[in-house]
Amino acid sequence: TYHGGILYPRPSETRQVVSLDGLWNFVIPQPNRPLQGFDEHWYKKNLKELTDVEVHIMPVPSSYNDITTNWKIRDHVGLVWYDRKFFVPKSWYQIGRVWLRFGSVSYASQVWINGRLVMGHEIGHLPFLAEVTDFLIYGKENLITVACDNTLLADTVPQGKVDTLETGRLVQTYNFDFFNYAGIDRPVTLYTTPKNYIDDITVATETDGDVGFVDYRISYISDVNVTCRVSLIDKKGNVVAKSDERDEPYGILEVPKANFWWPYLMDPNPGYLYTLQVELLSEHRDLIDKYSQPIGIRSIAWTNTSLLINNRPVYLHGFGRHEDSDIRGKGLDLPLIIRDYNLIRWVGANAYRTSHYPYAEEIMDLADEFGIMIIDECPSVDTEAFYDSLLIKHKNSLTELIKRDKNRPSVIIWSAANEPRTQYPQALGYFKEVINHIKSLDITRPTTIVEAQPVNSVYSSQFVDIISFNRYNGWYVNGGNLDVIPLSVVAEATAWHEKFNKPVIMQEYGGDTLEGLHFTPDFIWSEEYQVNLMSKHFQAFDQLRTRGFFIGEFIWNFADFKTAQTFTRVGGNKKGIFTRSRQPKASAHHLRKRYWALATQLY
Ligand code: BDP
Repeated sequence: TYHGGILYPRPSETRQVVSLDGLWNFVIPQPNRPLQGFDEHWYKKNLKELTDVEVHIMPVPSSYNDITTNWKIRDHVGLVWYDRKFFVPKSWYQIGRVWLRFGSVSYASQVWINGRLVMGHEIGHLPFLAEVTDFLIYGKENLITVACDNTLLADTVPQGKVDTLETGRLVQTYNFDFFNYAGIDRPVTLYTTPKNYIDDITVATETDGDVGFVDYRISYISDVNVTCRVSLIDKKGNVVAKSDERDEPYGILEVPKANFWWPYLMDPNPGYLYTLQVELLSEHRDLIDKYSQPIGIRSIAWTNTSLLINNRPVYLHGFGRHEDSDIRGKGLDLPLIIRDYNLIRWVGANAYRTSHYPYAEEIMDLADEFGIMIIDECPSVDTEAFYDSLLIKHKNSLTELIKRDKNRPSVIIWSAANEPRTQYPQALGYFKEVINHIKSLDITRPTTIVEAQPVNSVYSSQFVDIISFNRYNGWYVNGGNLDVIPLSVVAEATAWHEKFNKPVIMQEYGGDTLEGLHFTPDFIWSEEYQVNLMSKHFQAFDQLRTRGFFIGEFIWNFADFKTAQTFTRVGGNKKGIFTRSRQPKASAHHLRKRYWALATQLY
């Protein structure tokens, strides 16, 4: 296992980055030979040369499921193979180190270069890397092979189950509803660092009046004596603070009259980012390595009734989302993510939760930049049984998530899980340890667990800082009876606060809606029904806001998304306020009125 930092690959005076995205070869083993390829050493030859299996062309990054016309690929359970050839410049020979980094491969993977195993990784939606300096042939063509397995079991994060049909075919089942997309779904990069290099950067910020403080810690690998010069640079390129003459790898920068990082709509200039420029210098002050990390200066604090950014209480209004779209599944797609942020800002949302797994770093970068507050969720969803082996992986997923996102100003809450079965007594020891683990890695942000069990039966929420609950009033509960909503929501949110004496967020509410379906009076699944279901919740939220402990409302979901095939889903989950192609339903216009009105009223 790899214990170093996971800094995003950025070019600099001392670093080069080459993308391995593009069209890869893709092969699925024959149905009766689920592990085909290992014994045959497929990683030692180009998949294109295989004759006993079909070789597909597969775009990277993308989920592989919806690219072909073959349902067997869409619904495949188990191993698949990817490979491609690539060149490594001759100039990289003895340049220092070369690294290979995957933004994510879902779910588990092994990676070979030129037939030699480089690394393995388990758990989707998280980056991993390895040094590959000695695996490459410089100035020549190289081969990279990835074996990827999407199987979810009792001890994977998230959990799932594999059954065998009468025909012998394997089927994957899981408790969560979103489609189990798989493959190399985020960018693949090759990049260089010098031999002695900056390995990781950890930043925490504070504010006092209009002064900002940046507490930094640099970890580096070096076999010679080095110092770390750290400079903080504003948007205009001015150095506003720098490390003292000792240039130690840790310290506190003081920024008078700082431009704080503010959430969207709370300030005319939200999401202000500085650049923390880190330089590794030799004893003779020669530049060895350089890395520039965007950072935002802001403080987070919380009490038993509120969450404060830069000492101002915030009210979170947004949604749960998914990485999901037509054809590419969970594959990173720049036009899509920019469209999404345009819609997020159009609708006046200031926050969302990365339900139900970490989102791509490129997506998170935009949240930092636009001032969108993020509840950052690890990939644990719908856990129904708690094993020690699962706990280890669940904690690993948090270690990797926090290592990846610790420096992001947008991340304001860590979410340890969505809707685990916390009514079981085993949840007590389990979540105590999960939350302690988060606290051991980051004490600057509050924690939450998104609960679906009734308030009096959970064995988990006593450990968290902020209470989160999901409830589908007017849908799974009292479907067709919208009039009950205000009472139920007010009563439940109040009960959560009274029981745990902590701030409360409603993380999910909503109802499926087929765009274009109209009924008056409203009727379940119609656009009118979704709009009225929302209005009833808004009534509840407005009452709750006067009580002082209610700090957020998140509609489920930002957009329609694909699910597993089942008779309750018509082409997927339709609780989006936007369609899957990112056009507004009536509900989006309705939500927009509320969110903008809230913003005007609050800030
Ligand atoms: C909630 C889950 C969410 C689902 C939603 C639904 O947290 O992932 O999509 O139900 O069924 O319980 O729409």
